[in-house]
Amino acid sequence: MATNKTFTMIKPDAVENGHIGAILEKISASGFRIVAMKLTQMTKADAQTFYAIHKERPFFPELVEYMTRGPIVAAILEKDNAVEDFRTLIGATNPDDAAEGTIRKMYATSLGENAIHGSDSDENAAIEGAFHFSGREMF
Ligand code: 3AN
Repeated sequence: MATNKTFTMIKPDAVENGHIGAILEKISASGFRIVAMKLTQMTKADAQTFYAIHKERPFFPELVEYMTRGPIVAAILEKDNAVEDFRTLIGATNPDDAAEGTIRKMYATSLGENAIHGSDSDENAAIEGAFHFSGREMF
């Protein structure tokens, strides 16, 4: 059964480009409630752990460099069907393929720098939320 929480990060490119406010506005207007949030910066070790699933991919060093080069906003969001609905709101990984009106279509600059993260399953939402908000009961 689907749970009602997901995890997001507004990534360094979107923070650098001044889009935190607009993205949070869109998230709220789409019916998500922010239940935890912080501005933080990932260390290289954090990014390597968070993206361990991609460690054999050719873009991994670039991904770690990008995700650690400046602050991010990490947040836990609540809504019915949160994981799936949030993936719809952010759009495809590659902004060129993202639907009109999605966050990545509006704010992402490239496939590598795509503005925002959204967990892809309830299981990963729990793992990722716990990674950034240790000690917090997410579910
Ligand atoms: P999503 O963020 O849509 O779940 P993932 O998990 O496949 O996509 O990729 C995680 C992150 O890795 C992406 N948000 C993007 O920054 C980077 N990435 C994914 N695929 C590529 C690629 N082919 N080239 C460069 N960076 C990529």
